[in-house]
Amino acid sequence: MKFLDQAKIFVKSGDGGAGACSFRREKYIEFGGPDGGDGGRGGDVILECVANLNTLIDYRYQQHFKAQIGHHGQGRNKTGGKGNDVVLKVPVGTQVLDEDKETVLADLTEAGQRLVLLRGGDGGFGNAHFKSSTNQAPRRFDEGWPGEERWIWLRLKLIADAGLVGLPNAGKSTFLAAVTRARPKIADYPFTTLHPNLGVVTLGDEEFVVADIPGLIEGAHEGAGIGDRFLGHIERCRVLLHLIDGTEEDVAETYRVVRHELAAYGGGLDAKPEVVALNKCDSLTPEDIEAKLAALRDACGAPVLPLSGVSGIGLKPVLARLFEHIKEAREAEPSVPAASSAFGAGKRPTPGFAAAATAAEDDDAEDGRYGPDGEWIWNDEEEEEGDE
Ligand SMILES: Nc1nc2c(ncn2[C@@H]2O[C@H](COP(=O)(O)OP(=O)(O)OP(=O)(O)O)[C@@H](O)[C@H]2O)c(=O)[nH]1
Ligand SMILES: [Mg+2]
Repeated sequence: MKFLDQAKIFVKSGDGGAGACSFRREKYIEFGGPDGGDGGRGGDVILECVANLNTLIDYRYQQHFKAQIGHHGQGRNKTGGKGNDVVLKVPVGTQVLDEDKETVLADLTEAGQRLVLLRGGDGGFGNAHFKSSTNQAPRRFDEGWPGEERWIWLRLKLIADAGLVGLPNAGKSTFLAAVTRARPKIADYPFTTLHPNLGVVTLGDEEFVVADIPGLIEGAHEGAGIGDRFLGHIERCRVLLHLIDGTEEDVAETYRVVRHELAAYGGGLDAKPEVVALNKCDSLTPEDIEAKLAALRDACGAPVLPLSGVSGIGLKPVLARLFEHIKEAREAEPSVPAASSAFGAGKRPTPGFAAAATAAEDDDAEDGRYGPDGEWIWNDEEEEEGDE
């Protein structure tokens, strides 16, 4: 499956259906009266987080999503039906950003989470709604309330427990292939990996997910190489595994280059727990290994593990060390609250997206009410009237 981690889409919820204006009229039956039904509500735009998806590629081919409008009301007091919702399926770890690509509207981090992004407009009232003792034959009927529309960005930030970082050719993909069933492309030229790969490590009864991302080079934060475009995918990792190619001359310098790029990217990457490992130990002499481990230890100030992805030496201790950090972080982390709970369906008249979020928190924040003739009276209108 093709990998795509950003997509800009247009979403629109359905307008409400119009109310009907109708009177009962049957031969030999007196006192017919108004019987125009209300319109139905427009469909909502719903985001659903699903487990077996790890790309936004579907949104490359279709970018406009509109929910169905509500059905109109009809005579004989027939209320219109609700318009069909559109349900957009997104992978776990998808963030919904506003058109400015900065404001995070929602973050879907658990499979099964559903979020009503835009609520459909309410249906308009039919004339039966407006009958009263003083107006027994109202001809008033309302149009439906309009739905909402907006452009949004979907941005996928894969959810993995451990992230692999290092220069190109450090052996990140080889490591992923050695410890998981993932089969990423491996070759001895830089930038073999062009998009992130995930794999699941099984360690006894425990499991965790490892993400392999394209290599970083000096100046990646300014766009060199593939740049730091994919670093977002390890922002949510609990620990980073920093692989260093042991066949490099100056391993300490290599370490510093990658650390510098992580710090320049920001997003808390340089503050994450890090496990440093010297890779390709199979092609080094024992003296070389000792010397390079010592040099690296001085550079990072922490123990460094020797490793070889190709021959499988030292994989277990590295995985165990990674898992220690992951376990610690899992225990410390409270479970993520469901994003969908933050947004409740609003009330008539259709509030904007942001208003819907606040209305859900403050339920009795009514901004108006219906007058005796069924017309909507805003609270501030009433105040003005009182002042006069
Ligand atoms: N001798 C030896 N060679 C290795 C080892 N691990 C990887 N290699 C070789 O190093 C080269 C690069 O390996 P990759 O796994 O593609 O490296 P990468 O870090 O994923 O590289 P990019 O995807 O380009 O960033 C390949 O030719 C591998 O065979 C190792 O442990 N020992
Ligand atoms: Mg690779």
